[in-house]
Amino acid sequence: MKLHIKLGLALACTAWMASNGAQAQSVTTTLGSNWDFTATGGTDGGAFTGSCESSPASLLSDAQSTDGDSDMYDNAWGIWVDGVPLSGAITTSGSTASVAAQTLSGLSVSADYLFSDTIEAFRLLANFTNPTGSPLSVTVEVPANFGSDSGTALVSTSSGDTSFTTADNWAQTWDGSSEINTSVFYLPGGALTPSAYTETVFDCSGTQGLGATFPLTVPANSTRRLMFFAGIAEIDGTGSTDTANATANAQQFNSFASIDSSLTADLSPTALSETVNVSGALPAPPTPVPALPLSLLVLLAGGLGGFALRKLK
Ligand SMILES: [Ca+2]
Ligand SMILES: [Ca+2]
Ligand SMILES: [Ca+2]
Repeated sequence: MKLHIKLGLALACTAWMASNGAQAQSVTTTLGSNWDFTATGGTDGGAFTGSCESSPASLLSDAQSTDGDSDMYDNAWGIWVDGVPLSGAITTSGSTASVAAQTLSGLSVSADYLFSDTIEAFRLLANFTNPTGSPLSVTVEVPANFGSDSGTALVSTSSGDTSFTTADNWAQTWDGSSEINTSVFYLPGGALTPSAYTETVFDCSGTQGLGATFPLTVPANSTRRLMFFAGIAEIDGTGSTDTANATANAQQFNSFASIDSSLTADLSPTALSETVNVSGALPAPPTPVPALPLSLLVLLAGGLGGFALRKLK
């Protein structure tokens, strides 16, 4: 979208926030990327229809790459459940942001964002807890509208071509100048993969973006999670125009084990096992020295004592 229109929108947004006393919330990483959140990222349609407006939806409003591109998104990476966006309170702390739990279609839904201090990327963990005694099935939609607007074109997908199908777990797009987005919707081996992708999302300076739909069932009294990753610019923080480098850096999203550990090391085995669109294992903890049973220790002590006594004779 043309710069003056975007500036106008930004000024209008700033004026609206000032008049409403709303506080912009953001995370700035050690590497220097910046990530902005909004609690009013809703649309007058759905996740993939209508236009952005200031209705409730808690999500990323924008992001700025380490080298200063401040228009990576126009509202992105929110969670829609049966057509209703998650709109809980946003809390930021250090390199994390979280959206408080809210009941949607009977599920307690929340979201946790973790921003890497070593690469230009984040992990989004969407949590769905079923407090009832029966399974609950919902449709989850996850849209990302890109700042690359009408210039958006596919650079690469995980299969190596420029055709984005549900066989691809990630795709990379850019506008031919600077705004490169890497969007990861699942990891190979995950039990649940998207039923559909779309390259058309809600209109926010254009409908260009990527979105995924998941048919999610949460068993009775259980939690299931969906995990996403997204990178901006060249991911490694070196710039925002070298798509070959960006594509090389996106290869880490081909498996859980190869993803930068800044985005995976904090996960608990329980959380990982509850995540249905990812397959992976955490690094094994150090092997403890096996403890000998007390009875064996007594026997050993007795044997050594007898041996010593015989020696003394
Ligand atoms: Ca933007
Ligand atoms: Ca846009
Ligand atoms: Ca492909």
